[in-house]
Amino acid sequence: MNKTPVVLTIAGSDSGGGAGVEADVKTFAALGVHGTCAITSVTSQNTTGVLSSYDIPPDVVADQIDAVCIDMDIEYAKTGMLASPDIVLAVAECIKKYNLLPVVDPVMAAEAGGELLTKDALSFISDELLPLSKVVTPNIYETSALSGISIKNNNDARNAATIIGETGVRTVIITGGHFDASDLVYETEKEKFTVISGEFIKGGTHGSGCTYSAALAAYLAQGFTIVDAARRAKRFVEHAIEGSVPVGTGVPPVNQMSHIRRNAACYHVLQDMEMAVEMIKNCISFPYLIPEVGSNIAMAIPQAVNVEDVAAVAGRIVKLKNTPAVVGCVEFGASSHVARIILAAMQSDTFVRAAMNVRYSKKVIRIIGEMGLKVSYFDRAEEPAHTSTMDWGVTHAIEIHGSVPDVIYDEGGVGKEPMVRILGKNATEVAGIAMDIANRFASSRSTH
Ligand code: PXL
Repeated sequence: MNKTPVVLTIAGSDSGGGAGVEADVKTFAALGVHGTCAITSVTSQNTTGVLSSYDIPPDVVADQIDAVCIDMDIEYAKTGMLASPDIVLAVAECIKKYNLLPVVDPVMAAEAGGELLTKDALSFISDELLPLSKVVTPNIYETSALSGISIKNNNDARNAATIIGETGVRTVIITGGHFDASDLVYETEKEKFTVISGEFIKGGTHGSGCTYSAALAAYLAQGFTIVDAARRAKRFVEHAIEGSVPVGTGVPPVNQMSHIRRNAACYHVLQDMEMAVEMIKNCISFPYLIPEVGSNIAMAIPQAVNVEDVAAVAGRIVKLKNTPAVVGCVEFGASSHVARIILAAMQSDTFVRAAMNVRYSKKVIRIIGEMGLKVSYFDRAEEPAHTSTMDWGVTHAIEIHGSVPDVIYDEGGVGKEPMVRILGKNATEVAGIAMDIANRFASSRSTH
């Protein structure tokens, strides 16, 4: 059996839950390693900055490291806020004692504002800690402070990495997000540079530096090579920034859980969609509701913002010898049409995450009325220029109804088939309504 790696963070606590030990432990949990911690300082902090800071006595920092290292098998550690030379020295001693491989995040200031270490602590990190370290992960300000070079371009970054490499640290990773979104990896023994490209991500960055170095330590502990670990850690932080949570009035903290939560949400959507598709396939009256252009059903994840966040049937639902045929698999990003309906509806009500388009006829509208469903409509003739019909039509129908109705229809236009759209909180609910309409349609045919 593969053992779960145990990783240690030696860092400050952020009472705001955004950075420091709190960010590190969340990162470890999200990446499937067991996180342990030695707290170096207690910062009284929120999203607007550091209000005050209390340094833990160096022997108590060492005691925490001793406690976990005598009990658990720990290879990789990361260091964050090391406020004073004495704390740096105590940590360096422990690293030697337990042969730890540290990822050093040479933290100088909080993202939200506030110095986190004394001036001489940084030179102690450089002189005492880096010679023992596996990796150092400075941003460009920390790179300038460690190398004495002001970083304006990639060439400066390369020169600075070589200078920092002279401390004896095995790898220097200059993290991006300042003049350039890419990270620069310098492996000192091989004298090799690797650029890891990235994009500027919209979102809050409080805790991004801590999260990056913690993710790097977690991936190294899982056996990835330094460059692979750096690539993965970068992607992890990008997701965490993208999912950052707007709590407080300052810089939003990154969200280490966002990627796993997204994947879990995708799984639930696919499960519900598969069930809805089965319901439709087995509904013999359903062909009455299939429009000329075909039908589709779609469902979005809770935080959906674009078509890629919405699952639908890749090739639509069509009529084949009077039975419903589902063409293709359920996939994310498979329908832009029904996806847009949902995305527009979610702007008004985030609980409305599924939709299906079915054939329009006066009779279908009458049945929907008899079922007591809430109905609204739009008229393509009223559509302003330069809009997307689905965005405008759905938004307009919601506006005139006052909330998201169960059904939105339009009577078509030049070259445009009229259409009914059923909305609901999930795909099975929508499929259930569609089946009810189809069955009523069929039985009214047989009785008339
Ligand atoms: O991200 C740097 C950092 C490290 N450690 C603590 C922090 C911060 C940033 O806010 O609060 C405790």
